[in-house]
Amino acid sequence: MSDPVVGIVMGSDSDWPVMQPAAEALAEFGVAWEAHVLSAHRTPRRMLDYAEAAAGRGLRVIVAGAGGAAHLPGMVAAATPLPVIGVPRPLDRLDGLDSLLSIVQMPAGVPVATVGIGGGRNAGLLAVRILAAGDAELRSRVERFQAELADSVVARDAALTE
Ligand code: RP5
Repeated sequence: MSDPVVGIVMGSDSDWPVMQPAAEALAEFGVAWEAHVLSAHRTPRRMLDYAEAAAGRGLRVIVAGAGGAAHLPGMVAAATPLPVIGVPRPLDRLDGLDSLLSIVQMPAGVPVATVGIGGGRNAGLLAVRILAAGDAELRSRVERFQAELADSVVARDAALTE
């Protein structure tokens, strides 16, 4: 197994069902990943240590998910030069709108590329595209994936009138 290039981090292990689709998307493209629980509120030093060391350890993209007062993606982005993709987790109260707003509205200078509420799969796919920008082989896999996605829509369309 090669060294991970994408770090998947989350505020709690209870976030894993939302984050696991990111890991699955990365695995589909053969991108090595690691996953860790880091909480901006419960383990702030561990979060900073991870974010500060990430680039030096060879990570290229971080996918960060949290719910409620979801400060993890923004705080990680503040402490690393790597691109950070934020995943708002829907919780029972407020349906994830609080998570979304906590992640998306970053101050100028500290970007977080925020996907939709519960958008773990898209976060994984976006990480693949970021890596593919500098990797022709991976880019052709993304193009193949896009063609298959289009074909599946056309096939379902045809099935409607069969
Ligand atoms: C957030 O609080 C976590 O990211 C999680 O989404 C939420 C609830 O965490 P647990 O109470 O389930 O550990 O910080």
